[in-house]
Amino acid sequence: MPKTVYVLNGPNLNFLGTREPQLYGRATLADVEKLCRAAAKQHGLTVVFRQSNHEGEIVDWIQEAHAKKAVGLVINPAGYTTTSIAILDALFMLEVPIIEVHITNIHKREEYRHHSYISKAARAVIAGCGVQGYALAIAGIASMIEAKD
Ligand code: DHK
Repeated sequence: MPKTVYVLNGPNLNFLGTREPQLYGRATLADVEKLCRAAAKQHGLTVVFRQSNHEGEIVDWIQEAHAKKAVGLVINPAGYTTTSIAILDALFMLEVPIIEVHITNIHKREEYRHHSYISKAARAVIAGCGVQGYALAIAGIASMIEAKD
């Protein structure tokens, strides 16, 4: 059975493509999903790809990733990056590599975007590579798994 990586997206990312395109670009969330599936395929992985505007639902999906024995998790927590201890606590449960992705370079933006709770649980953080950051994250997860095997 192919190994599964969960790719979770936080609030407002359902509007990718039309939301502040000068910052987030023109690619839609459906484009990002395709990108992730293609990147995963190259590494013999499959992807569960989801987006939610609700913190608890994201927590549920992290718990699901744990229950389903996902081999890694990529998360763009979006607006929950700077607020969610609940998402952080759920991520702490996972014993597999986690990579945090931000489409924009959050450190170049407003001060209130700089601090991430999620980074405490992440093995790596990718910020500012646009949506390609998701493909880089999947490649990163693949190499972390290979290094462990
Ligand atoms: C996306 C968001 O929705 C913001 O809340 C973050 C992040 C940045 C991104 O760059 O992907 O501050």
